[in-house]
Amino acid sequence: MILRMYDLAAADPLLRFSPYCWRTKMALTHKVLAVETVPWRFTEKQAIAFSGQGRVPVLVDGEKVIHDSWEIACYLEDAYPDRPALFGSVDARGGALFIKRWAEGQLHPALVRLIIADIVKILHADDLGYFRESREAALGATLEDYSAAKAENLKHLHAVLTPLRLTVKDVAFLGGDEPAYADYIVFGALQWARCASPQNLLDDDDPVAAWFGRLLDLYDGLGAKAPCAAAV
Ligand SMILES: N[C@@H](CCC(=O)N[C@@H](CS)C(=O)NCC(=O)O)C(=O)O
Repeated sequence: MILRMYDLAAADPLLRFSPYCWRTKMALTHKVLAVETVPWRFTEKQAIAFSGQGRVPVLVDGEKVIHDSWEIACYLEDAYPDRPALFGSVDARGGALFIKRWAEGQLHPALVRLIIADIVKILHADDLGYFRESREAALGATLEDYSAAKAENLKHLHAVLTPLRLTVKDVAFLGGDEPAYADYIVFGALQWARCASPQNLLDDDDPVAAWFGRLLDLYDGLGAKAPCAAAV
């Protein structure tokens, strides 16, 4: 049976840019599960109301409806134990959870500072007002002011990436020789930036860029082939 996933889309329905949806699409592909993605925009709350909340990803697997990317990853691992393991082992979920906390607590905020003003440029007209108002209220500044200190923000991002850099210069993936869900969590964040913003945030000689390239190429270039924001 084909699973269905609601996936955050820009004005261009093929441009998908949510970090949480990207990590989930990589997880589904890792588990060799066929998924139909449904483009969803911020203001289309009604379309996912059946999930009891207003955020994506939402996964529908037959009668089951699961939301929250971590819940989805754990569901996939438990419901499809005969498929390739996402975490490596049950014990490894703790390590992946640590990476999730680091990514959402440190990496996402560093990326927001760099790309938030670019995100507005790719949104559908229906989402513009909602996005700007909700984010400016949460950040306490206009999106442009919040992201004004570009050089400083980039330096901060590179500092945040230090533990990843020191790790992936010695190992192919956080999962070891093979990628695991921890890789997909961090990949999702960098792919969010890559799809939503034309800025090049990583130096070519950064081991993080090489690791990201390895992930972009996985699964017949699932990440590499994804439509991205064009420079304007
Ligand atoms: N904890 C959730 C977070 C999901 C989330 O925040 N998704 C964003 C898209 S990146 C969303 O749907 N936002 C809706 C909104 O801001 O109204 C997860 O891990 O799935």
